[in-house]
Amino acid sequence: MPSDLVIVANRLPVDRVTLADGKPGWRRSPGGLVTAIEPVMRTGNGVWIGWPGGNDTDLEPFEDDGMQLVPISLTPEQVQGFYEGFSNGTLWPLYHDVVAKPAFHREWWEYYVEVNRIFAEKAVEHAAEGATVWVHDYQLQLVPQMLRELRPDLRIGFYLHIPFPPQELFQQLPWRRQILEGLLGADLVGFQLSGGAANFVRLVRHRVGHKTHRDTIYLPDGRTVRAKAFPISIDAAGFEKLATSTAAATRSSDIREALGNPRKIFLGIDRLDYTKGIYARLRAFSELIKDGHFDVEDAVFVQVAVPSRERVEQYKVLRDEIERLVGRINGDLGRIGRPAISYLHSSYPREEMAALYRTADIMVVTPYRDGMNLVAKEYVACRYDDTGALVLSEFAGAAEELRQAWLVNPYDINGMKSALLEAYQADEKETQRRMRAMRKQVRQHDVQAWARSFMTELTDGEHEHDKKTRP
Ligand code: GDG
Repeated sequence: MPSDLVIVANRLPVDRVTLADGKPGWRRSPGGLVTAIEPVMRTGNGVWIGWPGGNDTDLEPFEDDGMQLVPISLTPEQVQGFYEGFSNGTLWPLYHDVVAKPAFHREWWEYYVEVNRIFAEKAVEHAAEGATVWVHDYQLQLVPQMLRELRPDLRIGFYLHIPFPPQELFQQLPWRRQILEGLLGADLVGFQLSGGAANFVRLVRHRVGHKTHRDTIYLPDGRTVRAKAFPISIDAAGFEKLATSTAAATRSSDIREALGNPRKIFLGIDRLDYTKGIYARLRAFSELIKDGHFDVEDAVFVQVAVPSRERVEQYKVLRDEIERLVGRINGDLGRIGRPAISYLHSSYPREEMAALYRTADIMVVTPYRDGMNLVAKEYVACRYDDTGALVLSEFAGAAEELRQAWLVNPYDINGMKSALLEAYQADEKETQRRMRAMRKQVRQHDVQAWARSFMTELTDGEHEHDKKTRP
């Protein structure tokens, strides 16, 4: 049955896996996007189109846990060229400040166009007349324009979860014009921060030559496109509930005990990605022990590194580097039963994440560049008693909202050491003052509010308003 709300995202909220009995099945997948969209899907009669991972070619639409899901089938070559190649080898590093060198391959681009078309055609199949289609993220930037050409009746929104780079970086992209035109197929293009929206508008003016005024772009055919910031958030109430449960309380004391009841527990939780600054933060922590500021009896660093993009070469190299560093630090500084760093390369259920957030005295989030960073907000949501300190990179989108964190420049190791030490030594009054303010922010701006504000902006008759204010 055609639907009035179609979500189009690279991934479905479930992964194709082989179950214990050898049969294929589904498992809920981790990741920022899934966490954010799920509540929106449940309240509407939406359908979600995405790739489930894997190479199955015969998957039919199905319902999982009350959600209508439509799987896209991709060949191994398409996965390589579109996903591992152009999305994660070209766009991801380019959009994250060129933290790693982006690779430009014409063949990858061809796969990107081909797969974007597969998504657009599938969305069209499931969209009712006049439906709203909400397209997500950097893997699908050509879909809005393709949808508009196929179905001018649709209301089209696009949301970018990662930063949108300044002109100076974006213009490296050989296909910069096609990407901008792809996005301009939407009625509303949403970004994490107003800086990203401004970068986009400026690029459209300079590279495509359209007239712009503030957040509005005027196309030659009379259509308008708006570019605005919608900082994404989390299910704050849901996380707080998990963290205050008796199960989390029990699990939390078990974790503390298993770590040898240290005075303070530092925590990092990240996808194992070179943008997240894991290496530098572990170095900073270990130097504080070396310098004698505290001892392995006083403090331990728990680092959860969630496996990610494991077939991409740069990610394999990063994993080796981090694991070598952890081995060296523990070898140099640890004692029997007392490692300086407790390193876990694994993913966990949400309940365990909440128990970890509840246990951690100091949460360390130090990306070199991050669209938002939900982990920082999740930690804050879980600190139901206003305790706990957050050390946060200035280069995470979340830093614009969580001003009371100990803000750091992750490129400055000495600066990070000072911030970690300050957070370690801060008295209760100070941490409470900061945490209280951050909790208020996260509670008032949760993911439900985020989705509502995007959808309201998209579906309201903003067009009329735009025409009136045309310069
Ligand atoms: C992108 C942007 C932006 C992680 N490990 C597990 C797990 N997670 C969940 C976390 C959190 C999410 O995944 C990670 O989100 P982040 O925002 O921290 O980072 P990215 O994955 O890079 O997300 C980012 C986001 O999109 C949303 O727009 O904020 O800037 O890069 O929710 O809790 N969840 C479970 N087990 C795990 O092991 N259940």
